[in-house]
Amino acid sequence: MSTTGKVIKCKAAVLWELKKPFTIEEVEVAPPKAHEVRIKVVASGICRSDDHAVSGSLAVPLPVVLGHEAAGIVESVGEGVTTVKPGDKVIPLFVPQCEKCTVCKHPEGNLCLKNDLLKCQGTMQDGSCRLTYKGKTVYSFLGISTFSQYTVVDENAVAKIDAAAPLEKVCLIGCGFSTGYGSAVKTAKVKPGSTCAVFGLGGVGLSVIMGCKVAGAARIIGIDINKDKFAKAKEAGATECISPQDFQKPIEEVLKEMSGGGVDFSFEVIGRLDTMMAALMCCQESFGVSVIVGVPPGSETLPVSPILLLTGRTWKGAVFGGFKSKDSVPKLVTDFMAKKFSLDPLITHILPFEKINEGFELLRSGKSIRTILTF
Ligand code: PAD
Ligand code: ZN
Ligand code: ZN
Repeated sequence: MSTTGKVIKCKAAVLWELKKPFTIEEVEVAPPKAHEVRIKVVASGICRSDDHAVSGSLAVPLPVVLGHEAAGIVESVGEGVTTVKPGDKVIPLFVPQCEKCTVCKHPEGNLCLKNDLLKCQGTMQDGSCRLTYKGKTVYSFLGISTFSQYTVVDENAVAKIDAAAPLEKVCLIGCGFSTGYGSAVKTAKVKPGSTCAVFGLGGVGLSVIMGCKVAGAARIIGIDINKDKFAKAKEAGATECISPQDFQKPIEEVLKEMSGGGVDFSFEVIGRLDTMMAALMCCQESFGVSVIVGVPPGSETLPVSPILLLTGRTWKGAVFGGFKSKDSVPKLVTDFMAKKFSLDPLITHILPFEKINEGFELLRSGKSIRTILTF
């Protein structure tokens, strides 16, 4: 029996309170309105940004259904939708691409003004919500809420992908992989023969390493306080790995010595202010480029000496690796299918969706890189 046009009742992981476990609830998912798409979620990765929302360092309205790194199949579409149809394999986009705003029209911009990342209002682009629990509003996360068997997204926040793509792997192209890889190849524009330093060897950091490798970096130095991450980092392409806890002097000094004066490119992929400073300071003072990838706690700021930049360093950052989402995601999936990169080093655990709390514990305890929840 077709579900088109009807409310779907299904399971979703609801976060009712900060710092509490998710509970699996039966929610109602409204049909898509005009220019919206309802998706059957097949797989969703757990990213640290989801955990930032659980901890409160990324402020979101509650109750909420989190999740933003997924792949699924279109169940039905609202009026006027032309770019996807029921049955298409798709990846929801936590940064939309409306094609109409000043950012979308700019050749380099990617943080479409329709995004909900900066305001975190927890709604669809029209300001309302499609998920309810016993009739009461459940907020959306970044417009896509993928920890649910079904979700509704705006048409500009979903990309059609290759029908042969394995959804339980390419879901990582929805956030972690693309963010890291793009930070290296697109935001930093890593050069062949260069030396790179990557702070934080989680799923996003490993993807930065893969990008540095593809760009031809000669040395890729991984930095993490958890040495259990070193083996995977080397599998991804790191040439050496170090822990700041093994040195008496500040890690930026260690990296300057290792690189003969400063690295060409550095990446902060943790989300801490102290490591953002260390990453900036370890890059060469005249031509080094440092990229912020980690999401810092919303309310905190850094005092920075302008001299660090006056000498010629470049300090930048990007969301989703600087990629224009709707244009780039299908191409990245095509590249994955052509074996231009592997997602296997990133996937350490696969769990049924109901075990979502176990998946978050694996992330918090440092035991996982990416856990993929299957629906
Ligand atoms: P993760 O938690 O899997 O990895 C972070 C790594 O940092 C872990 O291996 C930690 O051991 C390590 N670490 C923690 N503290 C330190 C320290 N003081 N010194 C050195 N290493 C340390 O996270 P992830 O890879 O999923 O995400 C990394 C960050 O990127 C996180 O802040 C997340 O919110 C952010 C992110 N940003 C975007 C974006 O669009 N910019 C997208 C996705 C994720
Ligand atoms: Zn993410
Ligand atoms: Zn736009």
